[in-house]
Amino acid sequence: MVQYPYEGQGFKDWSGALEKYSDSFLIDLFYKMLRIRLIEEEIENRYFDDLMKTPIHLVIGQEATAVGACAALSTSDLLYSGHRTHGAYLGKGGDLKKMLSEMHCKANGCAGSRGGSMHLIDPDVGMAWSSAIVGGAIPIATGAALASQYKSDQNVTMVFFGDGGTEEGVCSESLNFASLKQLPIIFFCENNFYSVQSPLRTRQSQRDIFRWAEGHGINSSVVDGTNVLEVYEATKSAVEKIRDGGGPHFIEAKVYRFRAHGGAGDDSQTGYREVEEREMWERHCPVESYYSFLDQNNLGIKSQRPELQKQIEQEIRDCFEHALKSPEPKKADLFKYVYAD
Ligand SMILES: Cc1ncc(C[n+]2csc(CCOP(=O)(O)OP(=O)(O)O)c2C)c(N)n1
Repeated sequence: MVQYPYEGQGFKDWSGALEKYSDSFLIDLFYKMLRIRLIEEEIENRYFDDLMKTPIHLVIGQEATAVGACAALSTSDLLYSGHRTHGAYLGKGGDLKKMLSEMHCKANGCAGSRGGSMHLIDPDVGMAWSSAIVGGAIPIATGAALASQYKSDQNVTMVFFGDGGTEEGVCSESLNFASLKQLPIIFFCENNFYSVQSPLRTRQSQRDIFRWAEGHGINSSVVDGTNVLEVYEATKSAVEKIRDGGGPHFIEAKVYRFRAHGGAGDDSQTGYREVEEREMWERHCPVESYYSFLDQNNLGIKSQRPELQKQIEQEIRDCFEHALKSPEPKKADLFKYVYAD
């Protein structure tokens, strides 16, 4: 029997959380994950219409990290992300209309049609920046945390990146610098075990990524990234310690992407990973396993789900319609924001 790298416990032994959190908070986490899932599925459905002028990196299967981690941040905290941006942007509260306009290369997109899916920003909600360069957001976020420290603004900066991001030299340099200066930053690694089609086990020696981070003198932990409550609790605890002057934190969340590295559909059949592995992780689907947990604990989610789903589907239709009707960028604006010849 092949052993696949899933070490989570799902929602076993989590019933204590029901006393800690309000029903509305617990249901809101489900709503936010379901919303991201449905948005991603609709992007995927429409992708081959070729009206979206951008590469895409879907977060289907990775919804719990964005939602759980962002729930522990406040609006003024800053979030940075790598190329797999949709979850981070939506989790932080980014505007869906502006996101879809951006993906359709419309003038009113969140990056003014210059960025596409990998460069989603929404400064109004602290979605500060995202980058297509693997590891590229990590030093920028570290600089933002240094600025916060200088300004004493009490903000926490968080940056999402993949396991591949930890292999860039600048990641190690940033961890070292953050540790040295005790910066208010959370390095959040979504370890989905693949960098495009290269498995982690062929790229790194067999060790936990969070242990490697710890070697930089940073408080580090690992969580089951399919469990939204575990992600939330780990991030909340890190945020509290950072606001108390506790210095940087590194969180490794073990997750899995259910779709191809980029584009629509799954690419497991190309042979770089087993279909059986994907199916095993799908049985730990972050959205459905949390739904079952809420249902088993009588949160009334079964009766609420159809209405929630209907609302979200209507919102998605409206936002796509808005994007499709939005103005194209003007040729005259091509060099706007270009600061060098
Ligand atoms: C510096 C750099 N090298 C290579 C690439 C090409 N590339 C794009 S995504 C990616 C894989 C990144 O894997 P990971 O960081 O684990 O994130 P995931 O895609 O799994 O979410 C690579 C190698 C790039 N964009 N930037």
